[in-house]
Amino acid sequence: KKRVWNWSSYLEEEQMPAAPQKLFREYQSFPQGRNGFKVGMKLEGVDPEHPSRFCVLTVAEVQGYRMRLHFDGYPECYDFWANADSSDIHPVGWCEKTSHKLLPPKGFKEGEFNWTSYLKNCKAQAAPKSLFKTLSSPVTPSGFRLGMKLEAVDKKNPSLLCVATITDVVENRLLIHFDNWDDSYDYWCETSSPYIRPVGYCQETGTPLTTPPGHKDSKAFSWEKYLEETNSQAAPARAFKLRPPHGFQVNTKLEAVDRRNPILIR
Ligand code: MLY
Repeated sequence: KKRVWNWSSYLEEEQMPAAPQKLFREYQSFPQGRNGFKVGMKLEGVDPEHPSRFCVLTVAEVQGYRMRLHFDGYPECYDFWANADSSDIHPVGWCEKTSHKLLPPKGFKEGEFNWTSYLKNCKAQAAPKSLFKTLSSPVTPSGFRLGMKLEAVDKKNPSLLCVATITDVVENRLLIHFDNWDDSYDYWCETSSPYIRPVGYCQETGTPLTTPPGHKDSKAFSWEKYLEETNSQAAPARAFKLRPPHGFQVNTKLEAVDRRNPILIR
C-alpha cells in the first residue's frame, strides 16, 4: 500500500534533524521573503546563455526571493530563474542610460523599439527602480578598461586558462570574452575574481595557455606580438587582486574532500 510522503515521518525514519529555521535569512524563507517583483512587471536583463546581450524581460512567476523571467516574444523554454537581488537585471531605461544595446522583443526591428509605447501597448508596468539591487558603496575605479586583454579560466572548461578580452564593464563587474570564440562562453565577474589573471601569468607559473583558435602560431604564442596585432592593451597587473604565492609544490601531499563523495573528514 502506498503511503503519503511527509517531512515529519521522513525525518523520523532517517533519524535526521531538519535544518533549524534560525539558520536561514529572511529572504530565504518562502513565501514571505521580501520580493517586491510582481508577475507581469517588465525589466531589462542579461541573457544567461549569451551574457553579452541585454534583453526585454517580463516577470513570469515569483517564488519567494526567486523569480522566473521570460524573454518577450520568445517561447517559454528560454525562461530562466533569478534572485531578486541579481546584478544581471536592471530597470527599464537602464540600457539607454548606460549606452548598452537592448535587444527588443521578437518581432521588433532594431531601432523600432521604444519602452514608453511598448508598455502602453502591453498595458504593462515597468518594475519599479526601488526593487533592484544597488551597490552599498560607490564604485572605485579598478584599472580594468574595456578592450583590455587578460588570461581567464573558461568556466565551462575549468581546466583551461585562455586568452580573453574585457568586452563590457558595469560598475565593479567585467564581461570576460574569449578571443575568437562565440559569446556563449562569456561570463560576468567581479574585478577581484580568482578566475582572471594578468597577461603573463601562465608563462610565469608554467601553466599552459589556451590561445585563440585560428591564431597562426599557437605553439609560439607571444603576448607581445598578439597585443600589437590586435592593437590592444594588457590589463595592468596592479588591477588584479594581489594573490600571495600559495607555497604549494608539485607532488605535495594533502587531505581533501572527494567532491563526488563529499562525506566530511573529521
Ligand atoms: N571542447 C570544447 C572546448 C571549448 C573551449 C572554449 N573556450 C576556450 C572558450 C570545444 O571545442 O567546443
